[in-house]
Parts: sequence; C-alpha cells; structure tokens
Amino acid sequence: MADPWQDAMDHAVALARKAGTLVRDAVQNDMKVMLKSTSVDLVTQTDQKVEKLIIESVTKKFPTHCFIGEESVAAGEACVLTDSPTWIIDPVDGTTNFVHGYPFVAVCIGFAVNKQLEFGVVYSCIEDKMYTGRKGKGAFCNGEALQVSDQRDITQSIVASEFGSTRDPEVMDKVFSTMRKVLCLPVHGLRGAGSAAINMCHVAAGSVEAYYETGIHCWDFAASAVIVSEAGGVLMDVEGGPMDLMSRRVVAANCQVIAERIVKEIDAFQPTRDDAAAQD
Ligand code: LIP
Repeated sequence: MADPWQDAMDHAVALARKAGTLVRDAVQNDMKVMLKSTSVDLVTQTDQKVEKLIIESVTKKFPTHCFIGEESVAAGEACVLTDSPTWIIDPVDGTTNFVHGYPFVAVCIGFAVNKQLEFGVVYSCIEDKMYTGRKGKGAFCNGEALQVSDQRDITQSIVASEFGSTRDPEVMDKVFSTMRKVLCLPVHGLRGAGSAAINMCHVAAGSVEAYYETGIHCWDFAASAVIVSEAGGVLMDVEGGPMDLMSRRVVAANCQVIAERIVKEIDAFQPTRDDAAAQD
C-alpha cells in the first residue's frame, strides 16, 4: 500500500537540504544576534529566514497543514498540537553553535498526524549528514541504516546532555547534581553537541548510549524522536513515564535498561509546558 505521507517526507528532506545550504553559507558571517528568553538563548535572522522558507513552501504544497515553529511561537503563534497534519520545525537547532561556528547545527522537521509522530528529518548541515526516520520504516543517515548501540551496561556507556539556556541558580543546581550523579555511576563520559536533535541522532547512530535533557522544546526533539525510535531506541519522560512531546523533557536511549538507569539519577523538575497557554 502506498505511503500517504511519502510525498510530505520527500518534500521535508528536500527543504531541509535547501535550508541547510542557507545555514551553512551564513555560518560565521557577520550575523545579527538577538536574545530570546535569557542572555544565552540566542536567535538570528537566519533562524527566522529558514523557518519562513520552510513554512511558505509547505503551505503551497499542503495548504491545509498546520505548523509549530520555534520562531513563529517566539513571535506569538500558539504552540498546540491538534489532530491535523502538523509540521514541527526547528529551523536552526544549535543556534549558539551556529553563531560561534561550532559544527553541530541542524535543520529539524518533524511531522505528526492525530498527535502521532509520522516522520522526522534532521539535517546536520555543517557535517552534511541527513538523518531521517519514518514510522515503521527505519532510520537512516545519508542512506545508511541506523542502529542503536547494543551496550546494556551503563558503566560502559557514553551519555549526552546539555547545560540548557537558562542560568537560574536553582535549575543549574539540578542540572549539575544530575550530571554529577550520572558521571559517578560511573559512565565512560558525558558529552553535549549543543543540539538536542544531533545528540539524539548520535543515540540513533549508536555512538552515544543515551541522552537526557529538561528545558528543551517540542521542536528540538520531535524529528529526532522518530529517528531514535526507528533505529531501535527507546524514549521516555525523565520521571520514567511515556515521552510527552509538550513536556520540555526527554530521555532517549539505546534500550529500556539504560533509559531507566538514567531516570533513577535525574533530579527532575517541570518547566512550563510548551502547550501551557493552550491549556489555560
Ligand atoms: C537548543 C537545544 C539544546 C538546549 C539549548 C537550546 P536551539 O535549541 O538543542 O539541547 O540545551 O538550550 O534550546 O535553541 O539551538 O534551537
């Protein structure tokens, strides 16, 4: 049976590649850097330009589809996932990396129908790595099938996380206490690409056993969640329940055992949900 969303996924891949070229060409140019929620939460005109390019192109091809885009939400658009076909877009994941020319920058396009993620595209554009995942059809990087690590021992693992874009002392205490506990399990190492999506693609590719973070947004990990799952990985909430795309927190791992071991060490906290305004 023909895949009803193949055309949409093909369009997403072509758009991610086109947008990625724009991002790569803009890296380290004399760019105008603006601030969002904190002095370390950056945005540039490239973020805004890429998101506009993607939304305008998709609207032409699929005029009834909906969008959740990082910069559209920042400009006041609602962040609510309905049953409608919805494109969940992070135009530049790893904006701080982009501003500094640090080579982990990704165009992320997730796609959901009836609130279920159908496909994800993450284009790590400086590395030229196109990660894709289609529900039930596997995950790939530049056409090569992806498979998570077969490691089951956390003490033989590498774990990824990030410091995030808040510097609130209470939050930082939880971030650091969790990192200390994870490091002292011990694990072989703690890594951070500076991009939630690329961290999760590293889980899918088997080079990292697990990634966790609290404070990210749905657009940071919608696409890469499909890629992890289709590479044989597991996704869950930082307190062990099912992953909640709007909760701003996630654990992505190669297996249930490693995921649950990470959960035990996390000092959990709940940021304001992405869909909080829609729930009022
Ligand atoms: C980033 C995430 C990263 C997080 C940063 C920031 P952005 O997304 O990918 O995991 O730690 O604070 O949210 O803002 O570059 O799209």
